[in-house]
Parts: sequence; C-alpha cells; structure tokens
Amino acid sequence: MGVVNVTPDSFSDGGVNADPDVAAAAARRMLADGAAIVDVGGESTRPGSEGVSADEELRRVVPVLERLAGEVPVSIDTAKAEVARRALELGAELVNDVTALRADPTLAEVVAESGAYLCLMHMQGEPRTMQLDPRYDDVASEVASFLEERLAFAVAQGIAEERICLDPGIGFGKTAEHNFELVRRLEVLLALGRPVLIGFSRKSSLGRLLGDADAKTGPLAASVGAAVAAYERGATILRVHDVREHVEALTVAAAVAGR
Ligand code: HH2
Repeated sequence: MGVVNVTPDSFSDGGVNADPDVAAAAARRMLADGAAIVDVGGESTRPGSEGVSADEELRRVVPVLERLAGEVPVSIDTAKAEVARRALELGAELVNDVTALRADPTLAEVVAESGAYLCLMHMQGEPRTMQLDPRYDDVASEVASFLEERLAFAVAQGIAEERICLDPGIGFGKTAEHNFELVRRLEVLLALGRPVLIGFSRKSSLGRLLGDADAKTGPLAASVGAAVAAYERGATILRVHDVREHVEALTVAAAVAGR
C-alpha cells in the first residue's frame, strides 16, 4: 500500500502533494512501482495534530481521486463518513479508518452499504496527546482485544468480515518499544483470523532506535527493515511511502520464504 498524503503537515511528506496533478502522478508511479493500492489521505494524524473539517478534507482529496478514477486502486484514509462516501463514489475500494469506526457514528453504514473493504486500526488516545505517556500492561494482548471488539462491532453493523483487515497502529499512542513488540508478537493479532496491515514507514521509532532521541521520522533503510520483519511474521499489507524500495526488498523476502 503506497501512501499519498494530500496535506500541508503530514510528518514525512507534508506539502509535497499540494498540487493534485503532482499527487496523482505520485500515485500512478507507486502503482507502476508495484503497489497494489494507494492510500490517499487529506488529514494528518501525526502526534500533536488537531484535525481538519470534512470540507477541507474533501477540498484536498477530491481533485486527486478524480484524476485517479478507474486507473489506480485507491484506499481513502479518513475517519469521516462524508469524505468516505465521496471517495467511494469516485472509485475508492477501501476505507482506512485510524479510529476503527469510533469517530463518526455514520461511517460504518457508508462502508456496509458500499461493500468496500475496511481497515480497522488501534490507537490509544487521540493524535493531539497520544504520544505523551502511552502505557500498557501487555501491549499485544490489549491491542488484540481492542481490534477483536472493533471487528465484532463492524460485522454487527453489516460489514462483511472477509472485507476487513486489522492494524495495530504503529506510532499511535505507543512507545518505540511498544511498536517493536507489536511486530515481534504479530501472531497475537493474526490469531484474530484477519489480514494484518503494518505502517512502520518513516516513523519516528525507527529514527530513535538509530540513536536520535528527538527523531520525528525514520530513514528509508530502517523502514524497509521493519516492513520485511513484519512480512516475515505474517503481515500481508505494508503501508509505505517508498514503494519501489519496499517492493524490491519484499520480493526477495518472499522468494526466500518460498511464497
Ligand atoms: N499511519 C499514518 C496514517 N494512517 N493508517 C493505517 N491504517 N496505519 C498506519 O500506520 C497509518 C495510517 C501516519 O502516517 P502518514 O500518513 O505518513 O502521516 P500523517 O498522519 O502525518 O499524514
């Protein structure tokens, strides 16, 4: 899954896709480089971020989705029903909700009616404050319990279970060690029986592990290392900014694994 953020303030690619032609070209390049789907987002969820209105989110993403319609498989990274509805009308196939259907009470209905795929992600707290003091007794079990409950909720709302993937939410209310433990113990999430998505790409835990205590991002090679580690433990969707490099590395990892 390639990432195209159409925001001024995303933590690693904020501002680069302000022009919808540039954003659409980036998405097409990701597809050519081997992405199966491109995740388009109009709201940053980086630590400390405040959120934007549905109108502003639509203003950012609709011109990009119009340019991609029918050409590039698209995932819409939104927690808002209004944005998801418009994106699905414009051909999006997957709704990627970092709040796991907790923010907008009408989003579940939009997903259920459209028959779209859905990603449910774990987050402790909310973006504005989530990195202040994240705590767990057992991070893997607590994230799995949360995702199990949200999966049951989504199914009860009429969303087909086989259309849902789960994501532990790397960096969303977690320390670096929490993030690494979640990948190390991925089998705890896989036991829920759904595909697991991991988004470690460029995240600050990688830069911190490499010695920069104040890192806001992580370098490319570290991102690729995290993606391969997640893949080897059973992740099936890797959400990444640098598609070509990840596809190359994952192709080798798949060959070694005999997949
Ligand atoms: N991470 C980000 C945004 N959306 N969605 C899922 N399912 N999983 C993730 O790990 C995830 C996500 C944050 O990364 P990015 O989009 O690059 O930054 P920002 O939120 O600042 O736009």
